[in-house]
Amino acid sequence: MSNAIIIHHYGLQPVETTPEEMASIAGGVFPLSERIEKGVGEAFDFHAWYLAWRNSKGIGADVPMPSQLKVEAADTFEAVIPWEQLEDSAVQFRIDHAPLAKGGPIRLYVPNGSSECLNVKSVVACRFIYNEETRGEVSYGFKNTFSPQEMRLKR
Ligand SMILES: Nc1nc2c(c(=O)[nH]1)N[C@H]1C(S)=C(S)[C@@H](COP(=O)(O)O)O[C@H]1N2
Ligand SMILES: [Mo]
Repeated sequence: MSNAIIIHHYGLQPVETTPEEMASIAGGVFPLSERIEKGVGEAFDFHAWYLAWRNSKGIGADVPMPSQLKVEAADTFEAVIPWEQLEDSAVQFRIDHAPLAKGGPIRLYVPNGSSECLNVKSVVACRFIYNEETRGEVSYGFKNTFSPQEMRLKR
């Protein structure tokens, strides 16, 4: 299985990255148990990664912080998380120095989230949402709308 994660961000074409590349940009790796009780393996800080990543893509301080993050998983589970709830969120990307055997390529943990359901496994895409009208809104569940191209793939 691919370990790619696709990032969709305002002002950029979709960008592909990997767990290891994300960890290296984030600048620090720590035991997940520092943020999540009984958490296993190693993680990096989501916010630290995002700030360093957008800086590396030339997105300046004039571009505000998103209103929400949408994470999409390999099994079509997805969650929309308000930016404010992402404080201290961590991305699990290794266990015992090996890529995640389950729940990979990465799993997002949201300790300040309004629900544990937001701890999305098998994240394959991140979409940064800029929408003042939906600021603060949370959702999660299995995706129930598919593009015509996705319908063809599923047949
Ligand atoms: N990819 C994916 N992530 C997911 C889910 C899922 O079905 N698919 N379920 C969510 C829900 S509803 C919960 S409560 C937690 C369960 O996490 P656990 O298996 O570590 O207890 O994972 C969340 N992340
Ligand atoms: Mo859940």
